Amino acid sequence: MKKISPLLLFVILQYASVYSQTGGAPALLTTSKKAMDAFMDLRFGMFIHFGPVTLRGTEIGWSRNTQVTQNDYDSLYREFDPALFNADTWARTAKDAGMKYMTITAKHHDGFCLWPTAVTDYNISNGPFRRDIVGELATACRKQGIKFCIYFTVLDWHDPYYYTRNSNDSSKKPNADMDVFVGRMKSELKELITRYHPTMLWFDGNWEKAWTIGYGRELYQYIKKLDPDVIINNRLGKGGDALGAEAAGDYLTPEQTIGGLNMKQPWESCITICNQWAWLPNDKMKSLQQCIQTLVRSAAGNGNLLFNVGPMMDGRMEARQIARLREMGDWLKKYGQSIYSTKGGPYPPNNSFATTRKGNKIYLHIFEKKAILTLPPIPGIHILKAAWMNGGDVSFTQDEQAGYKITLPADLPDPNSAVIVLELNKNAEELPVVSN
Ligand code: FHN
Repeated sequence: MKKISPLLLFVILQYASVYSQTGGAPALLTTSKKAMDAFMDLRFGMFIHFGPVTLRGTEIGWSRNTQVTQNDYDSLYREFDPALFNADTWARTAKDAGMKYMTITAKHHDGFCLWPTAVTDYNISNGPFRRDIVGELATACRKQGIKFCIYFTVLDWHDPYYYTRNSNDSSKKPNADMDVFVGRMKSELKELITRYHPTMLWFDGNWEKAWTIGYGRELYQYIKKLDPDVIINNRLGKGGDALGAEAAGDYLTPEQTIGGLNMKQPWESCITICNQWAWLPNDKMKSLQQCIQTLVRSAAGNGNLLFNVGPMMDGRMEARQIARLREMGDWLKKYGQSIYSTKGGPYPPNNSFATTRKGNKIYLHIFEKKAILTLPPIPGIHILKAAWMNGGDVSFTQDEQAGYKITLPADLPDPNSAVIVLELNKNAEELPVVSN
């Protein structure tokens, strides 16, 4: 009888152990905790919704076949020529805002591709601009030390094989074939992943019935085989609060709202600096206090903030939005240590304050003026020192029953979010969440 080589025997035993653990199916590929933790440490990213629709100043995707006729919308790419687009300027704007990653709508529901794909002619190389916007942004982000990420919709009304044709008609397109469509998606994703190496893929459009959890799981495993560390949000699956390979998503995506304190599941809120995702002329922009407190409350909830800007049709971001983002960056230059690489809690955010923590420090972000701010007691925890993050001691008393009473001045050192550093006698990151 032919002897089995030790190496072959080892390989056979390895497969046997894997298959025995998974009941015969190969183990599902998942995102490592290391990659997920590194992404969550970034805390603050730029979301960009951009495309030919900026020529009409209406909402990307959703204004197709509503404010803009479908034929007009689908021919905008022939005029789309953002001649003042400068990827380095966009990346620099994100960096100056204190943002650590950028996510661009490579393909939104209108199906137009901002990179020269071989899958469909409906892409940037077939219009007057011709340049690879996705590729130039990927390069610019790397130059600025910012993580490059890609938004990609599973809902592509323009693709002849996708089930529906627009947001107002749920009927099946005559040539629709979702299996063919998923194959085309795989080709597009392979181009995006192997050419531009995004840190994260921000999927969207998973709500229509044509998109199934089966497709989501298939794509999740396909992507993981191309790049095991790329992070995938929870909109490749069918959303909800389940995470992991079965649910085809690594983190939760509250939209236009700040997620609640959640120490178990990673989340990222996507919120607009104005109201519309894509550029809207004279749109209402959030105040600096709203912008900063949105970021603080996201971090205090143990989540990230993906903050959206909609660049104009000529490729520039609005000067007022750039200025607002720079003001956020100026705040982060002073207080960024209380945001980046911190954990949320241990107190849930409320109207008066929010907390983040790192090592033996709690960063107390104060939103409201009051003479005494009281924090509920934490058994066995004593404050060793309290000081304003930008300098100056803070008076306080502490009592195991009454908690920690912090004396505040009539005027806070920062009207948007003042920060006090509380040094503790123990590691703050190990504390359980404390109900307010
Ligand atoms: O339909 C999209 C919308 O246009 C925008 O892209 C947001 C961003 O998260 N996502 C969808 C709405 O939930």
